[in-house]
Amino acid sequence: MRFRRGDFPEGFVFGTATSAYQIEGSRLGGAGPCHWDTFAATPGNVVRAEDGARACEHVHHWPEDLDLVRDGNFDAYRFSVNWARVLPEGRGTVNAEGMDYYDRLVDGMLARGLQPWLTLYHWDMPSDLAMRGGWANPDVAGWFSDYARLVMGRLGDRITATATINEPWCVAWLSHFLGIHAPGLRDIRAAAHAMHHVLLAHGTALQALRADGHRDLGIVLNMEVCAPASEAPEDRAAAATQDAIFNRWFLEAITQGSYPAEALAGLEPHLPRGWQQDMAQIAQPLDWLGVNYYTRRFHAAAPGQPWPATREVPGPGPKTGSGWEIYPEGLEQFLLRAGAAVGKLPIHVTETGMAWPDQVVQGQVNDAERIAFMDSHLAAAGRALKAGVNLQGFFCWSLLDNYEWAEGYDKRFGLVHVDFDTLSRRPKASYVALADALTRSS
Ligand code: PNW
Repeated sequence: MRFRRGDFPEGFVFGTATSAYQIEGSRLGGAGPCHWDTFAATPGNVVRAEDGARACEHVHHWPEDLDLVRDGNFDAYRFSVNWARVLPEGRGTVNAEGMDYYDRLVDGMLARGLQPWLTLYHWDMPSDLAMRGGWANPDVAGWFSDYARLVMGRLGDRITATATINEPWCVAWLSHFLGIHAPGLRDIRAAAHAMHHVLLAHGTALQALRADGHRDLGIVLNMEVCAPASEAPEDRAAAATQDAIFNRWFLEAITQGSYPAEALAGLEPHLPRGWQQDMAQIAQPLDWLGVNYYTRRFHAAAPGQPWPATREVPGPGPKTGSGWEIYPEGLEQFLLRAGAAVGKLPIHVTETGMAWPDQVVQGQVNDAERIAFMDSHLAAAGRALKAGVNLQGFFCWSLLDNYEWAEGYDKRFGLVHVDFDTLSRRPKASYVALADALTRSS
């Protein structure tokens, strides 16, 4: 690849990322069930009704997986804790085996010279709490905050940076309005409540963690370019509405304590009563912001449909294996936009990557497309850095092929190929190319 570590400033953090439910094996090690286990079991929700019960069996393979992160010459490993693994009922009784496992995992990173980057919520809502309404229930802010304090009380002394929530848009909108992720609702009221409570949970936990003495606290937002399908005013308005729901809702809430008018136009009647009083709590000072970036989507007006009355139309560019348009310029745009919103605060690209139907041919996976993708997105990040954005890290999604949520195991995002029958790991060409590019010249 063209990229070299030396293209970026000394001290810039290069990492790779995973999440608990996608790799660990949700039924191993005494974890409680989470809403993905039940969502996946209902036919029609997930390709072939696959779930994360076994996944990559990372709970058994973690030493080998951390060796891969180290041998790839990465500085950092972004991982998440499964809420239901430490608290099988979401609150109350602690699963000591689960806590001990994360304790060893973090020590394993330190022993290999890797910075542990923790995400507290990457989508594994414990089933008992999901049955009480999950993100639609206002009590979720307290449940999440208690869980966050428990995990950080045990691990916090060794964590480099902590994110409260991964991708609140997915947690709230994709899951409660579009119905694509667990709990699979298509309900504007539940969606509006989740859109608010996920941010309230973030702010409440952040405040509690800071009071406990923890630092380097942030959140990870996914940002997606929302482009108009044409220059017609109604299509431009459709794109603006989607941008308000997808990007501005979260960024403006955490940085300004307000929601954008274009989204309130549809959501305000459905928000919990008294939501305005929570906005100060939501806009807690952050120590850093994570940006996940994958694609650009085009939106057109859909007259006669209920709000937001938009529909998606395909973009012109080349697509990944999940049909997402490859558009590296969007990463640069969002880093500039995030930089303008957070000022001097450090920003990290906490995920980017692509799915590809990788195949093992004569013992090798030649994923040239992924090498080109990483090159173009690293270059986009480099341009944002040159433009003055305080960008300090870049994490590739993902270390391993894993459970790609509603897409099951078909969509391979890994730098390392996983054979889901034998669970053997095989570094792809992209892993080798990155390891080479990240070598420290002494
Ligand atoms: C992100 N969408 O998820 C997540 O953080 C990862 O867990 C995931 O594996 C990765 O991106 C690749 O998909 C998303 O449908 C999943 O718009 C779906 C969507 C967006 C983000």
